[in-house]
Amino acid sequence: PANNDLRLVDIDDDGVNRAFREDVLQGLSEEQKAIPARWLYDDAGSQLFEDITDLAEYYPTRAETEILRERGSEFAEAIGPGRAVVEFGSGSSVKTPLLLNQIEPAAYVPLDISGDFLRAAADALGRKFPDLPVYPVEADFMRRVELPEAVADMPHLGFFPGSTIGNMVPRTAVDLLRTMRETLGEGSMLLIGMDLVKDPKVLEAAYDDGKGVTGEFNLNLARRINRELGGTIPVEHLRHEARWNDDFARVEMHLVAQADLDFEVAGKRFTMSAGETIHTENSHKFTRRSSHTLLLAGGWTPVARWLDSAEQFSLILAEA
Ligand code: AVJ
Repeated sequence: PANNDLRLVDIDDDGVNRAFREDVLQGLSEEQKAIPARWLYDDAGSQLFEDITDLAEYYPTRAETEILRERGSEFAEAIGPGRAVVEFGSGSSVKTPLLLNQIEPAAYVPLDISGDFLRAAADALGRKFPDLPVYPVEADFMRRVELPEAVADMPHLGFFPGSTIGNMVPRTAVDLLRTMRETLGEGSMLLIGMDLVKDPKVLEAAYDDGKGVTGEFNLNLARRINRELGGTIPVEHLRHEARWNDDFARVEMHLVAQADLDFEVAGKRFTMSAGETIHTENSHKFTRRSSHTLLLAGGWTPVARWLDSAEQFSLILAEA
């Protein structure tokens, strides 16, 4: 902020902490308490998410990887060689090489807001594909990104796996798709993972596993608030819950108060009645039509769609 008084208040804080505190204080003040899901991913949370992807109940990672493994020649055919692959969020260890191996890309451009993740991903990719030019860009992909000069004249393929788009409410998802279109430009393509609507029991199990790893992932947010924002949330009186919201076609994660609670965060007092919740994540699920409608609203025309053998997950190719 330009205002000096505000800067004095924030004098010991780095930008992340300030934004975290604002989101938490605002979110805990709402009628339905809610904290943006991006704060789930500190170091502990990112590690717990990695553990989630290995769980028997958590099918999305395996299903999407199966599609990338089995249908590569069809991607190659539909996408063609010579594109600069622009990945939104730096490459996960397994999925990106599977794609790059198939389509003869001209360059790889990982985008990530975290410089550390970005460098690690770029190094790993560089070792696997020594002849592929890699141009990492440290940027918030929710905003339009200026791509490196070296790839400006190549045709682009955006890659957005993991059904991360499902963590956004439709308004935000459409904004992001339109921003991606601006970043990638006319004539570009987008390969995007979108998880499918299915039996709510399967969905709820995927987000509330038997080993309690997803519960730990969710509760870690409360622990992070206590650690980083001087909170006194009694974490032992919160319980993880995954619920299917059929009206909005999404799995919601909540932290449910097991008793009347009274706690402080950053010097402010909050109360919860027994049964009241903090909403911590949405994971929207799609049908063929709802995924196409979302893409079209974001300025992308779907041209191909692939499912895994159990028909749990979709990868959609669209063009600008
Ligand atoms: C990585 C955000 C796509 O929504 O499935 C997994 C996160 N949350 N289990 C998802 C998550 C709980 C995951 N995304």
